[in-house]
Amino acid sequence: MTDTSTRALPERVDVLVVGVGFGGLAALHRLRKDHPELRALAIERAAGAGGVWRENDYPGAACDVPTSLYSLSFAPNPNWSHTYGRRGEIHEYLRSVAADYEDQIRYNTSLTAARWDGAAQEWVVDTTSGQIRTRFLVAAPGALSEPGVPEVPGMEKFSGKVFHSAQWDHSHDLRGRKVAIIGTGASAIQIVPEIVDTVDQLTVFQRTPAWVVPRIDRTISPLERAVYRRVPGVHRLVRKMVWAYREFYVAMMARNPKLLPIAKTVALAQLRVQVKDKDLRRRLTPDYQIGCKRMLLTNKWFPALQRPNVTVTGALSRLTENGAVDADGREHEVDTVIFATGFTPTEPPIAKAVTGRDGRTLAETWQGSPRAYRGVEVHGFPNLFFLYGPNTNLGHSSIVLMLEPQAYYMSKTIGELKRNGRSVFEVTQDAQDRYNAELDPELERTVWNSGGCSSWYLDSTGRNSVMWPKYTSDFRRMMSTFVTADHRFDDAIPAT
Ligand code: N01
Repeated sequence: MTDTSTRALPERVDVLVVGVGFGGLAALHRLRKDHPELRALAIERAAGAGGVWRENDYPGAACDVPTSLYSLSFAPNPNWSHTYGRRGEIHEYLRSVAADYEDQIRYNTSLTAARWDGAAQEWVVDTTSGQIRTRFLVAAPGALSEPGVPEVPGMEKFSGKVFHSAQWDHSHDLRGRKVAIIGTGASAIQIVPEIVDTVDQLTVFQRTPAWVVPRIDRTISPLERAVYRRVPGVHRLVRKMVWAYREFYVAMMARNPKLLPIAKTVALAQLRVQVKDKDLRRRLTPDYQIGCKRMLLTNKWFPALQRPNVTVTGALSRLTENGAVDADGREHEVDTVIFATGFTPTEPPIAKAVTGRDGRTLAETWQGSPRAYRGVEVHGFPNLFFLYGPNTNLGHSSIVLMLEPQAYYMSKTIGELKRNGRSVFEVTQDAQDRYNAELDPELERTVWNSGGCSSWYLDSTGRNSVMWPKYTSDFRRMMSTFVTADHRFDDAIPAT
């Protein structure tokens, strides 16, 4: 298997996929299965496959979605080591899936610009490896692929090391260091317990406490794995059972905030049992509704925060030459600052690079508040499929369950065009507006919107442009159909 293909790009393909994580691989699979006659190619900015699971190799990185739901349906993995997968094995799994598509992937190739050529009815895509033309563009850049580092006053004065959790600097030895970790989200709660015994001092800058529930994880025994491999149907049955549990229990909580007290009771019980100091417990108790931000699964966070070399303090206000100052103005001596401050899903860089038929980029069209039709199509952008686009993220289950229907929909749409002798499609503004008008009230009644917190689900206008507010089965059903009346085709689409 080669991970660093540098073969030249062809001049033209039928479908160009951008990004080789779960989404890009799902797209390549569908295209090969349903449209073997089409020339499909994927470009990937990194030297290998894996998306977020390649990038996020911080200490302790693991998944908080059960492994039984964390593989592509066409490449089941009966060999997971635990009920929650470790980063390394998820990355390895994705690399093994990508190995089947190596001849269709060009690594070390970033999209720098893409514009719709109305006359030629194709996309002209500039990449770091040259230009390529394509009829269909499938953007699968991932929603959590761009690290978000806040602008902190004094950053330029700081003399120590600074990096983001998704760009871990393994050459920087943490032994004996005085480390500041900024943020208390899903990344931070995994990093802190892993590094606490290595570093000299650890200062945790907490702006908002997180709701934390126990992580019930266990090793999957060799015998169990052998059963999954050899007894037909067992693996599929377990996957269905876990899916049903996540679907009907957790999604019910997001859609019916009245059920959230059950989760809150569990979270508060864990906090009471694990944190005896009343003042610390008070500071670690959130004041917003549980579920409003992503609930965090760990048994190790609170014990790690109580180690003698750990200080939990307020938000970071500024950096000095040798320190980090908290919201109360107290300076903590540090030589390493790790930003576990999340990503920029509502402002994906690719949106600035893709220009539609009216000369505006996706970012200019969205103006900080991304909207799409079914998450994947955008008016003004013919023959574009945006995987993991607006309102397709989940709070309760596996993103793979959302990405595969999107890849299916892409393939089905291309099939519809083929069957009807058409080459270009575009969703109408009216259909896109209707779709979002139906989605918004659904979003309004979820805990993500009404729970009294701010989170990365809400864009700069306050709209929740990230989450899918219904069940995954609703999404799958919707993506199994193509509504002709919601689209315009070929000559009915203005050139500009
Ligand atoms: O990022 P986050 P993450 N000053 O955005 C704080 C997935 N994921 O990388 O809450 C000070 O959740 C911010 O504070 P606040 C998963 O979907 C999955 O941890 O905004 N602090 C928050 O505490 C997850 O949801 C896994 O007040 C600032 C933290 O930084 C998503 O990735 C593991 C700040 C950011 O939390 C992102 O998780 C890891 C500022 N200016 C990630 N800006 C698993 O599967 C932000 N913060 C286990």
